[in-house]
Amino acid sequence: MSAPNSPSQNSASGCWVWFFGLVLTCVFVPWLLLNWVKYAHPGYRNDQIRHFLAEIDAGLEAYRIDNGIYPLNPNPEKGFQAISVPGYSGKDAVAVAGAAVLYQTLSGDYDLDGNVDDGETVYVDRLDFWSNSEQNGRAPEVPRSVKIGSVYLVVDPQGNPVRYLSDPPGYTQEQRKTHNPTFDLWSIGDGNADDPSSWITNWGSD
Ligand SMILES: [Ca+2]
Repeated sequence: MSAPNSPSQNSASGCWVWFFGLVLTCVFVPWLLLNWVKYAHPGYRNDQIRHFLAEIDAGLEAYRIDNGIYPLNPNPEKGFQAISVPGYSGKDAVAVAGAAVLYQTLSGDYDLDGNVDDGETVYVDRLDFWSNSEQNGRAPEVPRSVKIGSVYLVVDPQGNPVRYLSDPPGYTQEQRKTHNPTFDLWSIGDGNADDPSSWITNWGSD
C-alpha cells in the first residue's frame, strides 16, 4: 500500500495543473482563435480574395493602357478555343482558361517557362511561377499561381483558378457573353463553381 501524498506533494501537483490551465487559456486558446479568424472566417477569407482581385483588376487596366485592349478569353485569333486545363470541363472550363490568360499576360512570363522574361512588362508583381515556388525560399504564404499539367494559372487565396472572360471589341449587347462591357473577373469563393451565391465577382447581381 503506497503512502498518501504529503500536503507539499499535493500542493506541487496542484500548481502544475494550474500552470497548464493558465498556458491553455492564455496561449493556446488565443492562438486557435487567431488562426480561425485568419484562415477560416468567411469575412477574412473574402477580404483576402477581394484584395487579390483588385490587384488583378489594376494589372488589367495597366495592360489595356499599354496594349489598347484587355487580354481576350477566349481569343478570336485562336478560333475562340479556350486553353484546356486538366480537371475542368463545360462552361466553367472556359472561365478557368482565363486564369491561364491572366498568367501569360500579367505575370511577365510570356514565354511560359515559369520565370519572368527579360524585358517583359510585369503587370502584377510576384505572379510568375518561380516567385511562388518554395524552391526560391521567398515564396509568399499564399500562392498566387500554380501549374496544372503544363498550364500555368493565376489562383485566388483559396487556391482556386481565378475566373476571367473578356469579349472581343465591337461585340453588341446581344453578342456579349460577359456581364460587363469590359471583362468579367471572379473567384468562386468557398470553392463551389456551381453556386454563384458564394462567388466574389466584379459585376453586380442581375
Ligand atoms: Ca519566361
